[in-house]
Amino acid sequence: MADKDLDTVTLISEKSELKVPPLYKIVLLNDDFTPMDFVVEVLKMFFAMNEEQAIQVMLKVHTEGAAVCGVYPSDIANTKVNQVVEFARSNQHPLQCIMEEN
Ligand code: TYC
Repeated sequence: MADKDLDTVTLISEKSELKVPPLYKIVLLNDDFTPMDFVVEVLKMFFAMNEEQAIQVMLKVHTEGAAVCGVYPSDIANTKVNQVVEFARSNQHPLQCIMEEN
């Protein structure tokens, strides 16, 4: 029994410590062609905003050129960017959406 205890070694290396996964900001970019009401719909559909929040963020993009519409881990951020761009293209709008490491 004592021998068994001595044989038990717990290895904890610095590398095995859990790290917080990196987060990414999703940034919506302004353009001169995408209708304002379409952008508001996108913000409600893909970023769970209510009408008031969506209008505020859309107007920030419109007046300042860009705005953050959410912060997510990489897989979710990637999926959302692709969904937004695909939805915009399928409605013939040039809306652009990018992700940036936080
Ligand atoms: N600038 C656009 C217009 O005047 C509206 C717009 C807002 C477009 C936000 C894109 O991400 C955007 N119709």
